[in-house]
Amino acid sequence: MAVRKARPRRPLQPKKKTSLQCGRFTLPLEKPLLMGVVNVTPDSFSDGGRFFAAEAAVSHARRLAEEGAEIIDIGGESSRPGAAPVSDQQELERILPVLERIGDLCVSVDTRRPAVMKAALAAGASMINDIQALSEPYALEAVAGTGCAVCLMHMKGQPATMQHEPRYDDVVGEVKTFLREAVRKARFAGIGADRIAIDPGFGFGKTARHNLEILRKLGELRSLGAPIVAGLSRKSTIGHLTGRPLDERLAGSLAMALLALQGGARILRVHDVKETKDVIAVWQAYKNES
Ligand code: 7PJ
Repeated sequence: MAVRKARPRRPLQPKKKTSLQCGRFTLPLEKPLLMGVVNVTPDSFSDGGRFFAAEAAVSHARRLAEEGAEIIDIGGESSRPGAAPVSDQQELERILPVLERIGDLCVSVDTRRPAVMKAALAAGASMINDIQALSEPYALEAVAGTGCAVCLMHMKGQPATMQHEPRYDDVVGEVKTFLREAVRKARFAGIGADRIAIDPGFGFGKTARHNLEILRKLGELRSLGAPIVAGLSRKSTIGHLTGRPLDERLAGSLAMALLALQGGARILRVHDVKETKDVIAVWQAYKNES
């Protein structure tokens, strides 16, 4: 009978400390992070334009930061199907007045446009959150030479039509291949590994079934070596599962947040920061990491 040899013992190594470099902010990744959503669009997906006024957006951002959001994500272009397209100029007119007044916070700008990225970074943004993973010409160049973090997200198709019968042979495989390639391109452009986060893009060219499959197998993205961002807050999959309208999806969103954490998400993009903070506290205790 074959006897298995004992493996040579390795000296105990301290757990590798990882962090996300967001401009002048170094965000430790030992504990999950919260990215609080502040929409600055008149027709945004879930705030219905309530925060269009810069004043309101600024106070909303401040409140989310006080509630525990480490990152504030501001967006000036709605990705809702059918939303009116905006020009670079309009997008900047929406976000710059907000950005200028919350420069002390770690601000992420949700944009696909290189010109907006450049202006936002010059105005103090610390992260670029791009739903099309820096695929626009000159997007990589716009961010590479800066110290900002990037969130590379998977989307199938374009916002206007992406929810029209999206199909995949293997949704998780396809998302993973896309993100691996996006990370490779970003690294090749000179973006350090400690500046890159990835996001499967829940709801972006995906049905509720696709989203649930990704959620179930989220851990498969871990091997890409970048922290995983999950944006499930108030999304239509929750509406589909619970029958609830946008303003009644808090409980569903919190359930999704917990599942995302359990699947390996390290950054949660949410509208309800205070409540999601409690989910993280419970999960941390369960994982015995707190
Ligand atoms: C996401 C996003 C997301 C990232 C939006 C909404 C729709 N950025 N921007 N991930 N969703 N990284 O807020 O529900 O899931 S816009």
